[in-house]
Amino acid sequence: MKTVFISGATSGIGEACAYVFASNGYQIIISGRRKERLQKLQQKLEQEYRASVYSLPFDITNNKEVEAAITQVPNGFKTIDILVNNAGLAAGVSPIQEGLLSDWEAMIDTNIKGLLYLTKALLPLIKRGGGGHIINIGSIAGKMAYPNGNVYCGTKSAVQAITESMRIDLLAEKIKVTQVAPGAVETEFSLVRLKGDKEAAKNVYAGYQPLIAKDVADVVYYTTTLPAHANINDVLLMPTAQANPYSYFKEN
Ligand code: NDP
Ligand code: 8X3
Repeated sequence: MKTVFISGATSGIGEACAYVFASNGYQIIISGRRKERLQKLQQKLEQEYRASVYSLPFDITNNKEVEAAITQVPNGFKTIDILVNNAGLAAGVSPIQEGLLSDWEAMIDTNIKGLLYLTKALLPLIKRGGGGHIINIGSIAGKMAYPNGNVYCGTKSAVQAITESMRIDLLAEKIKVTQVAPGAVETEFSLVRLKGDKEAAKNVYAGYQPLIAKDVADVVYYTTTLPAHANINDVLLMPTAQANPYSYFKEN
């Protein structure tokens, strides 16, 4: 049985990935900080898909926690076929001259350092010689910077660069590396970015149809279905109504 490790599975894209992989017969390690959400998700996946699931709560920004968590992975889950590096966040939408250091640090620590900590800790468990695959969730923000996106855009540009270089480094190990970079997806992303302001978060998606988490999860899963000799390096997945960070077609 194949095993997938998904970071940030307590919500949004990561949670949707857990459903898609479970429905395709994978056993799954789900992670995130919110333990109760992981437990609920585990129960649902076990009931709905009879999936074999292991919940691993930890904070990806703390390398000691990451390393300690990975040592707890039980024997039956210790060969990882697929790692989905999805955990991430945006904090704030301020121009650079008004940005908060604490927001910048949260984004850099999660989106860049957290992805690196987890990748480093898991690489010894990821399958070599064919079948191993790392999928990093980037963003349109990493390809095209936009006003007030500054540090978030920077972290996602870093994800893109790290993905490209990682792919070269892992060629000899026959580990595939893919970036999936979405545009606007309606998840808890804007609620987190806007510090719990539900109304403002809803407005981010007003007047057009954003992507839903399952759209992204289906593409992530598709990238894992190609034959051994073929790899999707990079996917830019946008809502039809959003051409780029500046151009939307809004109905009202
Ligand atoms: P959500 O806020 O719905 O989910 C984010 C996930 O990341 C949660 O499961 C959260 O878990 C986890 N996470 C955040 N911080 C940490 C941490 N310190 N340690 C462990 N896990 C953490 O947002 P999305 O699903 O939208 O975001 C998923 C990824 O997709 C992110 O990398 C985001 O940048 C990217 N993305 C999102 C887009 C969008 O428009 N929504 C578009 C392009 C990319 P918990 O809080 O329980 O720790
Ligand atoms: C999230 C998409 O456009 O809000 O990565 O930056 S965007």
